[in-house]
Amino acid sequence: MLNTNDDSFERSLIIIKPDGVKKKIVGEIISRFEKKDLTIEKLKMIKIDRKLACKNYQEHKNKSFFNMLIEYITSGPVVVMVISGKGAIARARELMGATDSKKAKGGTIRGDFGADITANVIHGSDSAESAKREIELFFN
Ligand code: FUP
Repeated sequence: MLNTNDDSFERSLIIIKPDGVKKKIVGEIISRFEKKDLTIEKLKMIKIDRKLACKNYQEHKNKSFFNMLIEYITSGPVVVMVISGKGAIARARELMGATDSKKAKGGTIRGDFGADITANVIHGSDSAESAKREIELFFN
C-alpha cells in the first residue's frame, strides 16, 4: 500500500537487484534518482543471504512466489541505497514503475530495463513504515 505525504522529507530503501547489477545499469539508475533531486545518503554493494532475504520479504512468506523471490534476490550482488528528499518514497516508486516489468510504462526503470515480475531490476520502500524497517534491516 502506498501511504506517503508528498510534501514531507522522507527516506526510502532502494535495492538494485541482481539483474540490474548484471545489466550494468547501476549508474543509470542512480543518475535517474539524482536528476529528480533525490539525494543518495548511503550506498553499498552486498550479497543478500537467505536469512536477510526472508526478513526483507516477510510479508510475502505465504505467497506462491516466495521461494522464487528468495532464490532470485540471493542469486548475485545487489546495490542497497538510502535515498532522501521531499516525497522520496512516492517519487522513487514513480521512477521505478509497476511491479511487473511487462506492465511498467516506458521511461520507468522497470519499463525500460526489467524482464518480468521477478527480474524487475529494483526494489523501493512502499510506505514510511516499510522504509524505516528496511533501512534498519540493511543499515543497522
Ligand atoms: P513492489 O513493492 O513493487 O516491489 O512489489 P511487491 O511488494 O508486491 O512484491 C515484491 C516482489 O515480489 C516484487 F518485486 C517481485 C516479487 N513478486 C513476484 O515475483 N510475483 C508476484 O506475483 C508478485 C511479486
